[in-house]
Amino acid sequence: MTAKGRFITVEGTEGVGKSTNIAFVEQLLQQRGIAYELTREPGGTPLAESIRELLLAPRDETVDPDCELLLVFAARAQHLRTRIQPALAAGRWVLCDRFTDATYAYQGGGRGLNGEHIVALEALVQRELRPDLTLLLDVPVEIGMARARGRGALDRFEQEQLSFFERVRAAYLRRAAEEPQRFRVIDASVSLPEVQQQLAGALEAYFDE
Ligand code: Z5A
Repeated sequence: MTAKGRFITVEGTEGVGKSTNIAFVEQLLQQRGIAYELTREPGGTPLAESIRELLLAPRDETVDPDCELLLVFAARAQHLRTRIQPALAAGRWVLCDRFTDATYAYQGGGRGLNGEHIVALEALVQRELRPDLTLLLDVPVEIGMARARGRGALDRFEQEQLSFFERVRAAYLRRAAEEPQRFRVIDASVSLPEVQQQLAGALEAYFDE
């Protein structure tokens, strides 16, 4: 029987350097000869990517937080059933740029939605499935925002205020403190080589578990 693949997620607030560091994590997986799929949330399938566009587009209409929450989980259901679960079942690892911890952080922490509603949707959509390892890139919000603002047009989330991202960061750190077995918190405020040294240390230890 094929061993089930492992599910690794990468999280963090705006400008933490997720895209830059995910490319580095891919190199580590490749060096170990691990077969993996890289994907992201919201998104990862054609339908889920369409939902992502709906979620990120700036618009004049105020987006109801429950509408946002349900769209996030609608995309996740499609992504899980048609992409993540088949890959894991076939023995491939899945490296996912954001997952449900982002919902707890952005919709729970940032928007202030009731965490019990997120727990209920997580149970409905994911059943028992949870990430095996979560790399949380952590950076003070001012530093992250300064990095991200250098990139050009801002999406609907990036237009939020500093206080929103402070709540998002606090929610991520709370989750990491609650689940130290699953989370590795990486100090992403330091230089890129130093961030990657921490990532390599965390992942090499995890590969050998
Ligand atoms: N969202 C949600 O609300 N609920 C959910 O459940 C999920 C998502 C799953 C899209 O995510 C939005 O979806 C997200 C939350 C919401 N909104 N926000 N904000 P996304 O992941 O696509 O968006 P993102 O946060 O903008 O991710 P990103 O593109 O990966 O950006 P990044 O983390 O800022 O990474 P970067 O582009 O690699 O780095 C930013 C810049 O910093 C870049 O110029 C780098 O060269 C530089 N950088 C990186 N590291 C360093 C270091 N160490 N030193 C100096 N400079 C650095």
